[in-house]
Amino acid sequence: MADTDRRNAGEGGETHQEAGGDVPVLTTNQGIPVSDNQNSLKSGARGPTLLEDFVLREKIFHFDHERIPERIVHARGSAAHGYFELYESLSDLTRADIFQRKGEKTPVFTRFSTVAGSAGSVDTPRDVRGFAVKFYTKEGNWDLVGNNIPVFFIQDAIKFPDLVHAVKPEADRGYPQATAAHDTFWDFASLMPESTHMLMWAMSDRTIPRSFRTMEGFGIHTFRLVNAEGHSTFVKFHWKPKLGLQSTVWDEAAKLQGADNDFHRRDLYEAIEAGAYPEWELGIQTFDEAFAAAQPYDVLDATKIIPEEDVPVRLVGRMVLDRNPDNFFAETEQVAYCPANVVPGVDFTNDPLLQGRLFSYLDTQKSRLGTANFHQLPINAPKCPVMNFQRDGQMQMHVPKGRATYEPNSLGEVGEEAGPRECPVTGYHTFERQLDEREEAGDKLRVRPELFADHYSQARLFWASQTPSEQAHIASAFVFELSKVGIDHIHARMIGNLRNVDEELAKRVADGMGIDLPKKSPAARDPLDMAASDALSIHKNMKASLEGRSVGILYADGSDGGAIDAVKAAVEKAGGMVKLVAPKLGGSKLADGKTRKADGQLAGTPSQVFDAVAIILSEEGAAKLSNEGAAVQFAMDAFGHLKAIGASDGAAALLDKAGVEADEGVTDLGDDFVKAAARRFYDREPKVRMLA
Ligand code: HDD
Repeated sequence: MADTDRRNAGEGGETHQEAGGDVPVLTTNQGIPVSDNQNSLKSGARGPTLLEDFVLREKIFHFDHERIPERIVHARGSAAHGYFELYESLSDLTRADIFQRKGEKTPVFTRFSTVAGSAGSVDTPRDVRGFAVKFYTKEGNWDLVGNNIPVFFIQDAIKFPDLVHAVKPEADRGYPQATAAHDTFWDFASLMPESTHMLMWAMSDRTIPRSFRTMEGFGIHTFRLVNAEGHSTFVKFHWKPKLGLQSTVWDEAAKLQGADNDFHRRDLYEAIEAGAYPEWELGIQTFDEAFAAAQPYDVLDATKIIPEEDVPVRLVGRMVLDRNPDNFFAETEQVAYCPANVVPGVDFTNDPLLQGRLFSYLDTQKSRLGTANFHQLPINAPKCPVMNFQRDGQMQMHVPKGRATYEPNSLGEVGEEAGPRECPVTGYHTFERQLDEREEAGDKLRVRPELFADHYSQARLFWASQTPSEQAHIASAFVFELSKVGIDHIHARMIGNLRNVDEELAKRVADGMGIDLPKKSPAARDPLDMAASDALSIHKNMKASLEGRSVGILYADGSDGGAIDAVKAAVEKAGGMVKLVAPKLGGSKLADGKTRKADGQLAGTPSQVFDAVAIILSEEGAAKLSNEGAAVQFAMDAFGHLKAIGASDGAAALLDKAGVEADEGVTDLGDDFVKAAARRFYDREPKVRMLA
C-alpha cells in the first residue's frame, strides 16, 4: 500500500499539497515544514507513538498552555476598535494632547464586560457592565476604566476584595454563577449601607441593558484636568449613547440567557459588520473646589453623583467603534486597562477607591499576562514612541541596542547611543496641591471624611427620579434577589436599610417577600431630600427610533410574500434590521408558491432576540402554528416583554392562543407598526405581570 493511502486523512477535504503549491506550508513554531498533520509518528502502523515526534509534542504542548488566568472581575467581555473625535479644543481646561485640536481623531480600543461571571458565563445576567476605553494618544495611553453606572458599591478600595468575594460563587459550593442573587452578596451589601445608592442602580433596568450600544458609561471618580498653566479643574466623565438608553425587562433578560448566551457580544459584532457603527458622545462635568466644598456630599466619594441639573454635562467629542477585533484572544482577552494610565493634563484626586485602583490593575496584569512586558503586546502598546531604560524580564519582545541601560550616562560623548532623557517641560507633572482647605494634611488616619457617612440621600434621589414603571422594576428586582437569600435576618436588615431610602419602597419589598416590615436601620446621617434628576431615568432618556433595533418577522407556509417584503423594506428604511423566522430554516412555501428561506429557525430564534415582531401568517398557517409551543411563546413573550407586535389578519388565532390583547403596541402591518416598533409599551405591563 502507498504511504499516502495509509495516512487515512482528508476524505473530501484537502490536507496536503504538492511541493511548490501556492498555499502556505504548515510549519512548527520553529519554522520546520510539516509533512503530515494527521498522524503522529509511530513505530509501525499499530505500534507505540514515539517520544521523538517533535511535531506532536510541540502541538500538544502549545495547546496545553493556551489558556491564561481570566480576569478576577470583568472576565466576560467584548471589545472593538474605533476612534475618538474631538468637537472643540479644551486647551483652557487641560493640556492633554488628545483634547487640543478640534476634529482630531485618536484611536481607541473599548471593552464592555459583565462583572461577576466567569469568561464562559452569559451576556445578560443582572449585573453592572464594565465600560473601559483605551485612548492611544500621541502622549501615551490614557485608560478611562469605567462602568455603565456612575457610582460604586464601596468607598474605599480596601473593601474591594470583600465585595468581590461576596458576589462571586459561594466558596464552599462554587455557585451561583454570574449573579448577586445569593446569601453572601446580600449579607455583605446589607452590612455596608454605603452600597445602598449603587444597589438602587443595580436593581434598576440599568443592569439588564438591551445592548452595549444603548447604555451610558461613566468614569465614576472625580478626576482632574490640568491646563498648561498648571490650573486644575475637577471633572467627571460620561459617555452618552447615540441610540439613547434602552433596557430589557427582567423576564426577557432571563430568557435571553437561554436563547443566546452571546446576545450582547453578537449584537456589537453584527452592528459593526453591518456598518451601523456604535457611537457615544463624551461628556464632561467640570467644577472647582468652591463648588465641591458647597455640596452636601463629598466629590471624592465614589458612591455619589453630581446631578446633571447642578453641573450640566458638556459634550466634547464622540467615540465611534468601527472595527471588530481580528482575534479575540490577542486583543479582547489580552488588553490590559489600568486607571493609572493617564496622560499629561489628566490627573487623579484623593478618592480612596481610585487610589487603590491605581495599584490593583498593574499588579493584576502581571499575574494575568504572565510578564512585566505585557505592555509590549500589540493591543497594549502605545502608538507613540516608548523609550526608557527598563530592560529584560520574561517575554522581552524588543531587542534594545547598545549598552546605555542607565542614566545619567555619558556614552553619547563617545558616539554611542545614550538613550532618552526626562523633560521637565513636556513630561507628566502631578498636580501639586491635592488637598482642599477642609482637610488636615499629614496625619496618618484610618478614617473617612465626614460626608462619606451620608449613605442614603442619593439613593433617595435615584428612587425619586424614576418613573412609576421603573420604580416597580426596582422593587421587584429587590424581591427577586432577596428571595434567593436563605438567611432571614439578611432580608430584615436589607429592608431595614431601604426604609431610609423610601418607606413605600421598603413596604413593597417586604410585601413582595411576604414578610412583616422590619424595623428601620439607624442611619449614620439623616438623609436629605435632593431635587429629582431626569438624567437618572432610563425611560426619560430613550429614543423612539428604529436605528439599532431589530425586528423579527415570523412566517410559515401560506404567508403573503408581498406583506413580508413590505414590512422588511419599511423597517430597513427606518434604520432597523430585519430577520426572517420560520419553522424550518430552509424556509416556507408562500402563498404565491415560492419558497422563502429563513434567517433563523423558530425554535432557536425566540422573540426575545428582537425589539419588535411582525407575525405574518395565513389563517391555515396560524391554525397550524397554534399547536407549536415555540410559535405561541414567540407571540406571548413579545407581548409580555412589552414589544410591538404587527400582525396580519390571518394571524389572529395564534395571537388569541398567546393571550395577546389589543393595545397601542399591537398593530396591523402598516406604518403604525413601523412607528410602534421603535419603542416599548410599559403601560401594558400591569396586564402581563404582577410587580412589587
Ligand atoms: Fe476594577 C477590572 C471597572 C473598582 C480591581 N474594573 C475592571 C474592568 C473594569 C473595571 C471596566 C475591566 C477592564 C477590562 O475590560 O479589561 N473597577 C471598575 C470601576 C471601579 C472598579 C468602574 C470603581 C469605580 N477595580 C475596582 C477596585 C479594584 C479593582 C476598587 C481593586 C482595588 N478591576 C480590578 C482588577 C481588574 C479590574 C482586579 C480585573 C482584571 C483587570 O483589572 O485587568 O484589577
